[in-house]
Amino acid sequence: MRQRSTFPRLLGPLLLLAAGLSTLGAAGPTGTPGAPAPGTPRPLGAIVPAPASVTPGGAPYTLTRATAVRLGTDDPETRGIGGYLAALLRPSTGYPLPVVDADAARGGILLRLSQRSAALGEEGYELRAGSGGVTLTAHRPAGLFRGVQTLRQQLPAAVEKRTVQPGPWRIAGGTVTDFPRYAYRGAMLDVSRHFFTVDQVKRYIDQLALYKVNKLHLHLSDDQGWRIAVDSWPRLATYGGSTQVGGGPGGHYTKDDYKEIVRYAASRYQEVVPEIDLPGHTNAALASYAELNCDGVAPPLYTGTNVGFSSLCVPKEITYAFVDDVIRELAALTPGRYLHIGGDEAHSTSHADYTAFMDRVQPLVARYGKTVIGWHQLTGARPADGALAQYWGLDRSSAAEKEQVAAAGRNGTGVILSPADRAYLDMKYTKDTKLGLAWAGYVEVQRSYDWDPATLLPGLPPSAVAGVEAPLWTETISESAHIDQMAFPRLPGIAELGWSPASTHDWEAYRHRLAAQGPRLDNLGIDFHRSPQVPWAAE
Ligand code: TNX
Repeated sequence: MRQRSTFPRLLGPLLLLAAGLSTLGAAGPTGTPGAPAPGTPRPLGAIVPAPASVTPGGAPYTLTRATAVRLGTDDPETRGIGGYLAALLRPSTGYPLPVVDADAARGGILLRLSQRSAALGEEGYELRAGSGGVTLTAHRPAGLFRGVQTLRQQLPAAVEKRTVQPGPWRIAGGTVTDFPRYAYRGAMLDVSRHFFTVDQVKRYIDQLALYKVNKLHLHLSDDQGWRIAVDSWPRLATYGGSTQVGGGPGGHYTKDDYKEIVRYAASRYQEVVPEIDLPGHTNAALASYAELNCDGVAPPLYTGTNVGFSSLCVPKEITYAFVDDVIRELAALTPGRYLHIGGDEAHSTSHADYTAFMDRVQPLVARYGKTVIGWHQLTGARPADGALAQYWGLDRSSAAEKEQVAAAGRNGTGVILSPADRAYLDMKYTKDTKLGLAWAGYVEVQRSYDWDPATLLPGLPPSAVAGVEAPLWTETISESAHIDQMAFPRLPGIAELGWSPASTHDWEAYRHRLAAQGPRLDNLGIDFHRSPQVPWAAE
């Protein structure tokens, strides 16, 4: 048996490569070459994102009709995670999978919190599988939830089906010890260019959960639509939210809708990061309230896809009363730490006005208890203490623009990396992709995955990298099926960059692990882009 000390740097990629290759077609003990033996469990660690440390060994665990989900703690969050796990597994296994106190049963799947596991951090976990059962140990409930996603991916893809399947339901023996590389691992959905219902957002949250994403950034306002109710400025939502790109009916979230999204995201251990894009990208607000315009005249609603033509009126005092009200109400609805104030493409705002605006608005975010996130143009003003800047430049962006962001990073501004020519999920894969835009170039799966957040920006200290985020802008995206096509399979790659240690980064190994996700995505009803760069598996 291969033994590994704690978190070795070099063995990881080797084992993962081996794991990836064996899913591809090494013969199982009794199988024909090219196909694993029936019932052979997926090699431990052959999942996305790659775990930090994998020690395969010992007999697999087989779920049976007698398997229980056992709780080693009376913490209610752990009980909720046990319920979530059982609900995931019941439809396809057909097993009852009762959720019980640890001492009410033996073996099965044990979820436990351990004070002694502080080294695993907020989201780390250990999974031990052997013939007698599976034990998931974490320091915090979020770690158990992430571990449940690992357990899920170790089971055959058929586990994702919603009707009873034959099994067998085996999990390879051994130990996974795992924790994230970065604390910020996000996905953004633009609900402004096209509106998406609460149920559509929940569907995306569930998809993100499978890949251990922990931030859901909602782009709630833009020129084409204002999507969140604000009691003190009601026309923002009722009028400003009444259309979208192409002229459809648009829509907005009531405060209860938004709270439901926040609650659902929290149940998947995702923090909602709401964005109100300021001072540009504000036509919907300017159309709703004439007094917000410098000339006092409200423009018409906008249903096109141009950017950079709108700006709040920086010299007018009412602008700050407006922003104060919006930030106060949104902060009160948001339990998360962050409030994103946009700040991109303010092409209709002078540099002096932009800086003056950000100097006044960032303290409002702090006043209501939140930390500022802004698109990286914020680094051209004076980012507040503790602010994060979200970089969306390209390889071909100027050295000066990159240096501005790197310098902010050296001065203490954290950076979220969303390079548009790699992490933008709205970019076409190739010239033949029907949906999406191409201003940042075509982004196939390898390009999207094959970069290192620690070295992308020259001169940015690796310690300034807060994490990564994959934004999905929706000028051309109006249905869940479109989200599926554009996010999959690129989103899992960005999620892996955020989670997995750099030592596991390897395109060859990754594309095989990703290939094994194909049947799982199929079974989840996700019609993903069948990239020719990935040797998609049939299971
Ligand atoms: C740039 S990225 C934008 C968005 C567009 C997107 C389309 C950023 C901060 N601004 O307004 O929707 O490109 O890809």
